[in-house]
Amino acid sequence: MLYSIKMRASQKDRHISGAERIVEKADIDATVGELTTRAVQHSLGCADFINLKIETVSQEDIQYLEALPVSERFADSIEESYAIMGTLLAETGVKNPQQIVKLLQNVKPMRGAALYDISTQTRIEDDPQRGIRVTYMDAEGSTAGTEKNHFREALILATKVANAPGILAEICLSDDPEYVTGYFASKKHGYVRLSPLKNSGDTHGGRIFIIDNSRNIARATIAYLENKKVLVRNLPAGRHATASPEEHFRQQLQELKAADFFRSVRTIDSQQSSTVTMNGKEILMLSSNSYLDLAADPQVKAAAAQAALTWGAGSGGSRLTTGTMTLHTDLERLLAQFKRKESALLYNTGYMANVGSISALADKNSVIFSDEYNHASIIDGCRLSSGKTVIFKHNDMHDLERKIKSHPCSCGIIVSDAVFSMDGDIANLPEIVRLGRAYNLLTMVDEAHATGVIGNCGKGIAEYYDYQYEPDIIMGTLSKALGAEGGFICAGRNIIEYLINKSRSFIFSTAQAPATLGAALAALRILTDEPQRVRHLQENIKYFCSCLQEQGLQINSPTAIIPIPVGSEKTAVQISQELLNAGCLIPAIRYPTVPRGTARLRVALMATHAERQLRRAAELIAAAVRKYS
Ligand code: WAQ
Ligand code: MG
Repeated sequence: MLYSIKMRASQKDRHISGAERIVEKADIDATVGELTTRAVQHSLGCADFINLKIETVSQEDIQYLEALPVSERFADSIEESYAIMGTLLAETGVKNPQQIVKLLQNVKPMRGAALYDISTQTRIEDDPQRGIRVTYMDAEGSTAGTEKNHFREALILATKVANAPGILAEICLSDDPEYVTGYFASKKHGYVRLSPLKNSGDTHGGRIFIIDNSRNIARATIAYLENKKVLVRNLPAGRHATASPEEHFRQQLQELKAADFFRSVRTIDSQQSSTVTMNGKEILMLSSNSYLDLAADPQVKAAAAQAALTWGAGSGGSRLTTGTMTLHTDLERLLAQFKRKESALLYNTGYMANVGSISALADKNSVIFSDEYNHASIIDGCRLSSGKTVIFKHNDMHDLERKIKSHPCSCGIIVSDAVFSMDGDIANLPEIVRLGRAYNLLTMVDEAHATGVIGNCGKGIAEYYDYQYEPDIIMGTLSKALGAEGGFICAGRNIIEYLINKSRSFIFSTAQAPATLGAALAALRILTDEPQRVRHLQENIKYFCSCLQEQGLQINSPTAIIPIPVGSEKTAVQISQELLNAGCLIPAIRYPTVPRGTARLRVALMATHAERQLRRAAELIAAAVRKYS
């Protein structure tokens, strides 16, 4: 005896999830568990009503079917996918493939499928509001898991449909807005995956079963689809079973492209400075983090070369084994002084500094209070720690305090970007420090985009607030205003010693190379000795914002990061490309770096940009924004 188990879940009367299985008695518990979990963890929300129906199914009533063979026809565009669908339909003997494709594109939302008869060229299902619901089907002996696996469920259904009397073919488009892959299935062609069939975000979906009803068999077909118990054998293994494991990634890329989230690297064929060359063409660089242009500074470059000649190309070991050179300890001493802390610790990148320090400092008793717009490296540090992360609204100190009160803890950290990397605004350090003191929490700021940029002498957020409020821990990078590479943490001696002992990205990395350290040391000396460079940058920021305002864009920023809001991912990419054609490099910033639908152009200024360059750029940006809005 087998058991059919059906689950339907809804939330406030809205259907959110349905699934069915046919399992052995021993698997009833596990299956009910899986289906229930699926209903309460659904991406549309937790179900508030779950209907489970369990019926016996006798072994003799079951028909076993071989899974349709699976193939893939992934195209470059939606039009191309539908053209392939049309060709496949024509190959099954359909006379009017275009009309049927249109029907799928326009079919009203239904729980079931439309039944299209080619002999009369009409839909013949009894209830066109509901359609034909195929049910009583599963794969033999495999578990489905707690998440919807579109491919698995679709292949089971398509196999049953293709074997129903009189059915010539089936076409399907998911109604899941994020699922842009659909299929064509027939006995002759097997199950042919088609992608992309729609843009991400599109909730339209449907199924059409194509039948030749010239001999009036539709009754039997519908009875088969609705009542016959079917178990499908030899379903391809794996969650995204495809022709080869790599195909899975090709499909994922396809989906990124369809949603305008695809990214690729862009190559510059010169040093990083206020102008660069790309494909042999001179381009105005308006998005570099080398805010003081120190990556291209002659003294910094010479120091890097000299350090390599004196100290060698690599460090040869991790910091705790053989990799620490005088260069490392000199730089740590200077960084600590620069940030007015007892000690400092170098990491190979800013990312590693955040990940390695936060994950080490927060243990299972800790609560990390993290701004919702914090950089990915902070988020990853929180994820990697065994502490609890509580996210507060961006720079909202009331929300932070409310959350601190509702999460009492023996040991907690408030962590925030000092300058937010995608918005260019500055954290409310006075309140963060006050709350840290009041509730006995550590405070930490990430000064990646603050060092060399804000404060009279570019010393960062503490200087910006006149040293009235100093956080316990300052994270910074050597790779932005300082023009080299690497990250660091400045803090009290005990915290730094603790990190030396516990911070895994510090412990298990080869120490930074001499050239990097030589460059950073020289850059830090320049920043200390020549604060006028910072002033140039700050003047450029004011000037550029005033140019944008003259052009009618109400944009202002207290930092070198100046976001120009666009909204749509596609438009942001188009504007960015148009500006590049005009000789300005300003990338489009999109999800997942920023929330969906808040795509933007992110301008970053340098101290060495000339006023005429900034004026011209502001004109080009305003023109491009006008053109697309
Ligand atoms: N019987 C008949 N029609 C159904 C059924 C059913 N049991 N379930 C859904 N439909 C119809 C209904 O009109 C839906 O709006 C439409 O199909 C789409 O359903 O290889 O997820 O469940 O990766 O959104 C294809 C997988 C996934 C492609 C299809 O369909 C692949 C999918 P959804
Ligand atoms: Mg769906």
